[in-house]
Amino acid sequence: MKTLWQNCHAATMAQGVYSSIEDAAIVTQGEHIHWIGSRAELPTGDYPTVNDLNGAWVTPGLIDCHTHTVFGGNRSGEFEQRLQGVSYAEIAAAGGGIASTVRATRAASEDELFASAAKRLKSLMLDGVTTVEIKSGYGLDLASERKMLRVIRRLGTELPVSVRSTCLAAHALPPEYKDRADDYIEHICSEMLPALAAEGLVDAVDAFCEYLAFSPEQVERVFLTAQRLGLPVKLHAEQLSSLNGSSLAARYQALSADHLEFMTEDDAKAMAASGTVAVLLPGAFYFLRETQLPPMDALRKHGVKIAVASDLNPGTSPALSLRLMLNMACTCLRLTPEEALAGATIHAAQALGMADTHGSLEAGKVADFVAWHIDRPADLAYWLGGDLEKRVVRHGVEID
Ligand code: DI6
Ligand code: FE
Repeated sequence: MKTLWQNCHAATMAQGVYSSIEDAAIVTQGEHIHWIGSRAELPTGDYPTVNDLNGAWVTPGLIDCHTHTVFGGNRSGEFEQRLQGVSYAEIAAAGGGIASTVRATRAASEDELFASAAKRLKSLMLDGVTTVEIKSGYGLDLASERKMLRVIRRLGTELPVSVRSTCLAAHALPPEYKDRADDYIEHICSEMLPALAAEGLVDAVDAFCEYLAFSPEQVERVFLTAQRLGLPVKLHAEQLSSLNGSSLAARYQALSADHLEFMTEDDAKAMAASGTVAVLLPGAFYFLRETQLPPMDALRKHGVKIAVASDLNPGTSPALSLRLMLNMACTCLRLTPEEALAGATIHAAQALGMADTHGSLEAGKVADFVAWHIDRPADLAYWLGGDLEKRVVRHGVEID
C-alpha cells in the first residue's frame, strides 16, 4: 500500500549536496521510498494515506557513524579536574581515563549497560538520528567485549533505530597486558575477533592508531585478521599525531578513517583513491580544546568524502546531539552547512557501508526521513542544540 507525504520541500542529498526539491512529494511503499519528486509531477494513482507535512523541510534520517554509546561509569569528575589544570597524563597515571571506564564497564551487567546506553541513544534519536554506529572497546577482554557487543545488538532490536556494531578491542591496552601490546594484539587476532565474528556480533573492526595506543604495524595485524574474517575496517587515525594510519586504512579499503586532525595531503590522496570516508569528530576537537585542524583544503581538493559524527564517549566527546556536531563542524572545522548535512547523511551512510540503502532520499532506498519545521536546511547546523520541531519517519512509519 502506498503512502503519500506532501506539502514539503526535500533536501534529498542524492548527489552528496542538498539536491533540493521545492514543493516536493514523497511516496512510500512499505519500508521504502517508491517515488520522490516535485508534487507537480506526482504520478497519478491511488494513495489511501496522505500526510500533510505543513511546509516542512525533509532530509534523510540523520546517521551518527561513529559513537562509543555503550559504557559504564561516568567521567565528569575528570572534566572538573582538567578544568583545574590536571593533565590527561596525570589523570591516566592516577588510574583515570579509558582505564576507569574499562573497570566500570567490566563491573556493569548487560542490563545496566543497556539501560544507560539506551538513555544516551534516545537523546541522539530525539535530534533526528535514525541510524547509529556503536563501538565496543571498553571491555578489552573476550567476555567483556562480547557483553558490550550483545548490548549493542540489543539496542538495535529494542529501539526504533538501525544500529551497526564495530569491534574496537584495539582501543587501549588492558591492565593484564601492561607493557605487552604485541601479546594483546595477538589475543585480539587469534581469540577475540574470530569468536565474536562467529557469533554474528561484529559488522566492522576498528582500532586506535596513536602513539599512546597501537602502532601502524599492530593495527595492520588487526586489519589482516578482519580481512580474513571478511569484515570491513575503520580506524581512529591522526587524532593527536601523524602516523599515516589513514594511509594504512586506505591500503585496506577501510570504510573510514576518523579524527584526522594530523593527516597529510598524501593521506588524503590515498583515501580518495580507495574511497575511504574521512569522518570528522568536532566534539572531541572542541572538548579537548585541540588547535590542529584537519586539512580541509586537501580533503576537498582530492574529493575525499567527509562525514561528521558525535564520537559520543565519556572521555573526549560526551556529546548527546548530532545536530550540535553539525554546528561545531562548521564553526570549529570550517565545513559549510551543506557539507555538514551531507556528512550526517549520505557520507555517513558510506562510512558504514550503507550508502546503497540509506543516506539520501531516492526511490528504492529505505524510507528513513525527518520532516523539520525549519526555514532552510542550513538551520540544522545553525541552531545550537535544542529540540527542533520535527516528525521522524523510520522504515516508512512515523515514530513518536
Ligand atoms: N579517541 C578518543 O578520543 C577516545 N577514544 C579514541 O580512540 C577516547 C575515549 C575515552 O577517553 O574514553
Ligand atoms: Fe572514537
